[in-house]
Amino acid sequence: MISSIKMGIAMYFAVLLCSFSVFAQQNGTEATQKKFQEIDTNKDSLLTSEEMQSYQKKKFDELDKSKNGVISAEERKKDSSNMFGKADSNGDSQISRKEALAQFNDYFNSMDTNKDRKVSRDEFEASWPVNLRL
Ligand SMILES: [Ca+2]
Ligand SMILES: [Ca+2]
Ligand SMILES: [Ca+2]
Repeated sequence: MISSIKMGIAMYFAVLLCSFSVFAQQNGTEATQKKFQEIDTNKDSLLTSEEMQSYQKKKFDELDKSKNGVISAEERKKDSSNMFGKADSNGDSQISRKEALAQFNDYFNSMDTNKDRKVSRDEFEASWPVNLRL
């Protein structure tokens, strides 16, 4: 009797957990698609290196609230894309414009898995947030 109640509770939580993770996944995809559209300024469903780079610049300015040309460790916490995740090459916990630029090719290439110099929707979805693959 007691064990069947326990089983029931366990089942309930298992189902709950499953529905939560499905929900989270759908949400993630939707957010990723929105991001793709935001970056794809000419709306041809492909991201060129230029489009990605101008997005990176925009993102840099957005994060650099103090406008000193450097993203501080504090400012970086606001970056949900993790676009500057591994850009800190000198290890001072801040991202300079130069460091961001130096990292650009790395992360563009890591997203462009078929190496046609364009990031398709599928490629984008597979590798956003970007630093996961770097
Ligand atoms: Ca485009
Ligand atoms: Ca740095
Ligand atoms: Ca590609």
